[in-house]
Amino acid sequence: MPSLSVHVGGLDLCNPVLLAAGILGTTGASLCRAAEAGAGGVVTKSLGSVPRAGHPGPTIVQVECGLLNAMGLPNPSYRDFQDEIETARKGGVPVIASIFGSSAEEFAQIARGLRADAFELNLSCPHAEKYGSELGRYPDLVEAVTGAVKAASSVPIWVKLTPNTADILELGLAAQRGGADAVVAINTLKAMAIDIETGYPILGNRFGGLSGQAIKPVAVRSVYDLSSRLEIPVIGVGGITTWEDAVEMIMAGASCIQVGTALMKGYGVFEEIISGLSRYLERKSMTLEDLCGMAGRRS
Ligand code: RRO
Repeated sequence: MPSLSVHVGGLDLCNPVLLAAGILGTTGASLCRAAEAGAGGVVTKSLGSVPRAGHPGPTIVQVECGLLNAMGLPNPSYRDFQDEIETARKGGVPVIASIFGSSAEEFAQIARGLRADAFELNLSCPHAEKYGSELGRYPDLVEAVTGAVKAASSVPIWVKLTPNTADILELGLAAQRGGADAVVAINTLKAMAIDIETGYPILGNRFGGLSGQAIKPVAVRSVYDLSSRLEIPVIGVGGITTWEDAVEMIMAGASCIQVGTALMKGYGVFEEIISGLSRYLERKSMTLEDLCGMAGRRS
């Protein structure tokens, strides 16, 4: 069987299929379960400096080919999450803490106070005032936040980018200038659903972020654009549901991938993607390295 182990963004991973932020990342037990189901690494739900209840409900609605959410960054604060990270570590794979703040200093404060194997900076949540893409759509702020966390911490720093911008490459280049070890593309697409009987927007927050199969082509294009120009690795996320999706994302230039919304099918999705990817590499007599960025080498 071909080796699936890979070194990405400062971490050694036993395979390139990770649990994405936000899905099943609210407890150490669920993170550990994802690791036991085969994930090569797990990312927590985003953590801030103070507890947040999140947006009023409904916070999630199923739409065509995906999910629309406006959870609103609910979390107990990083101060109350260290024990969950220690539990997650029992899964034996790297635990990446997703963190958010409203300023470079707030991000840095969390990075100084929390122990994890890496940090993923959430500069891309599309529906939280003062957070996420409200900072992350400005290249100078992306660079400043990345630089501040890099200076505050000794573990790898990944930066999760927003697709809600005219030019995601500008944001990736800014993260690279700030010293990021990898970029993660993409977070959810800003979107909305309306109940036609009442005329009300369905989500309590009115609009939210679209994830799932509907956004995969946007993610593939974003990863392709970023990996063509960046020197740091690109981690692909957005609508990956099958092993074929994983192959496509790696061909676009992703060094590893994350799975989120597809977990609605259950934890078995990790094993399905990993075994399908492995069989594909064997059939094609290729390595992961051969596959990575293949589409960019075809002219
Ligand atoms: O919590 C959320 O509402 C949320 C976050 Br932090 C994010 O990064 N992306 C998203 O779609 N929802």
